[in-house]
Amino acid sequence: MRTTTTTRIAGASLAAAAALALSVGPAFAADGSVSANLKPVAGNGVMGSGTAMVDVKGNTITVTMAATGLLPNSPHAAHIHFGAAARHECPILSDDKNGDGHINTTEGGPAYGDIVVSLTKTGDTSPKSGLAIDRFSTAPGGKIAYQRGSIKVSSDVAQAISAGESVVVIHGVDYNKDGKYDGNTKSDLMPSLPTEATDPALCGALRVAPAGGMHTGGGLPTDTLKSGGQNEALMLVGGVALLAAAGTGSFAARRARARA
Ligand SMILES: [Cu+2]
Repeated sequence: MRTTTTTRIAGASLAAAAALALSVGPAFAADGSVSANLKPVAGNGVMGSGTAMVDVKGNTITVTMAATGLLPNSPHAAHIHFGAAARHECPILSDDKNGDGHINTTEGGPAYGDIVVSLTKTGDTSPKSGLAIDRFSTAPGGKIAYQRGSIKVSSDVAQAISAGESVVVIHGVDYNKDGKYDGNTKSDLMPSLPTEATDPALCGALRVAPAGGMHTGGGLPTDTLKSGGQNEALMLVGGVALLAAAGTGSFAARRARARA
């Protein structure tokens, strides 16, 4: 009896190990789940946060996204970005090539690549709908709660997303804090719009590890977002960043000292 049980457990572990080996190899089947913690884009002054999750099944994806702290009642283009030659990350201040202190969408390209999926509420989701302003959320109260399934993508894109190489970007900022998209600087994507309408606001790399899996800080709980605890959410984001900066080891040591 005991032998049988042991064998069965060993068999199951082997199967699990094999499945794991398959799921982490980017060159294999595209099915999988990835998630991101959305954070303010460097230099663009958005005090917001959010989460995004993408399930990949074959060439179809389901996207779930929540965000707070955006300019309320204004259309926010949102996309999944990917570029084979991109860094698969969110832009940093050194990506500000024109030196104006802000990251526009083009300047973010080397970090996150091109638009591969437009996260519209209805209709087409291809890159062609990248600026279909009337089909994106307008963030009532500064919040976006988004879910859409049955989004078709190419197998290349499905594979890139599953491999943790894509990035979610929500666009639309308000540099001068006057409650609307305006200003003299034209959008790099569409010159008829001010740059505020298209500059990236929140960004998060879609990784294979779950959003809550930043073991030290626990990530952003979705109920914090739902309850509208923006300050709490910001504190959590700050805490996670702090931990990342400090390193887990030294944090643990400091905590141990504090306790003693
Ligand atoms: Cu985008």
